Amino acid sequence: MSLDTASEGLVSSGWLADGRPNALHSQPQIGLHGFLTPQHEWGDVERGDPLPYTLPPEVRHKVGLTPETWSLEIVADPDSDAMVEAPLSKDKETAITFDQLVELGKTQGVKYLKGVTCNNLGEPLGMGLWEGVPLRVLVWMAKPVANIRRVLYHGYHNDDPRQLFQSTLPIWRVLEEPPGELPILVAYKLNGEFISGRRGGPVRMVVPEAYGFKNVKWLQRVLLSNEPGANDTYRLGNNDLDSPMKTFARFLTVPRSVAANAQFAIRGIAQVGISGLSKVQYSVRHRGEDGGDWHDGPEILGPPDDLAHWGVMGADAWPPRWTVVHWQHQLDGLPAGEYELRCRTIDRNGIAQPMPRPFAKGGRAEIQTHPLTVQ
Ligand SMILES: Nc1nc2c(c(=O)[nH]1)N[C@H]1C(S)=C(S)[C@@H](COP(=O)(O)O)O[C@H]1N2
Ligand SMILES: [Mo]
Repeated sequence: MSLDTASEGLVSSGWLADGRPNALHSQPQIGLHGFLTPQHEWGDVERGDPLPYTLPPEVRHKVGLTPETWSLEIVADPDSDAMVEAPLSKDKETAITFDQLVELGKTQGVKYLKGVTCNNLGEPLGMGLWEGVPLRVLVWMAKPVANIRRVLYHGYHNDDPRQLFQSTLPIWRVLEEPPGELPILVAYKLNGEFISGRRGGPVRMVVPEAYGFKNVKWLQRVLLSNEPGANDTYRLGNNDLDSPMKTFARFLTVPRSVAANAQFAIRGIAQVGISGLSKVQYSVRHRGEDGGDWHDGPEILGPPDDLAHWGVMGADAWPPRWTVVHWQHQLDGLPAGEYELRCRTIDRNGIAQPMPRPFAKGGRAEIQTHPLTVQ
């Protein structure tokens, strides 16, 4: 894909091209087999011509996209006056190898739950258990000295500067987090398996609170820079670079048509954003009607029975922030007619989310409406 479409967050996979707001059948099946989305069932948002994971095996081997040949550089940004005493570089043969990363993971490794959502799409792409080494551990190994305000990072991009997909973070966010927050992760496992090429492996950046674009796939280089501003590739296309993930609810399986006065079930997902999730609400109104009352009732599913044994950070209160969880509810029968179902969340501050808000580039957050015919 060209950089222009790339910067608008457009994508190559089939279901995403379908822009219909209620295209329930075309959504990725988040957590179809449980709470986590199997790697091959995720939605893709990707760019690269060719896509890195489609290169022939011998090319992937050569360009460092296999565990045997992958390595990560952490160096001073050549376009700034940043000073780094012990750069981890391919030239000096000090870049971190895959084996070294996994070895570091044995003592300094971290696991946590995080869903990935593109700020330009209504549906989450997948919900994962990520495992890796906090980026700060690697940054300290490079001995940063002076003039560093930002961390820039990018993945393999066919050695073509026009295909560069770079994201950035302020240095403080890499070096520490408020209590209860999760570290930036250089991740090599997803759902207990090594990360597939399609999902961004061998190694991918994971930024817990951020929308998809900060979670760079095919990670190969980290630049320590004196750049003060967010010069992410995603600044193009009008994207809001700073908005954290928001709390919202979506339908997953809801009937389009039911018999009069017969009970039926509605099921959905909720993304747990910055303000947390306390409950999901639904509303039923006649089609074309404005307003409509919101009702409590939907049950938020989870946690998985054996979660305590997963060894994850930050999952003490359920549901944890930055995850995607399932909910369900049984509705009493309705008289015959044409209806509209809606769902929303109430956050931990007691505020309805999405508000709704009109600022779509900071993450899609409209209230979903689903048509229902009662016969
Ligand atoms: N190297 C690279 N990383 C990338 C992208 C990309 O095009 N190239 N797309 C980003 C965007 S915009 C999103 S939304 C997420 C999507 O992650 P997924 O394809 O694993 O669902 O990957 C991010 N990481
Ligand atoms: Mo995205």
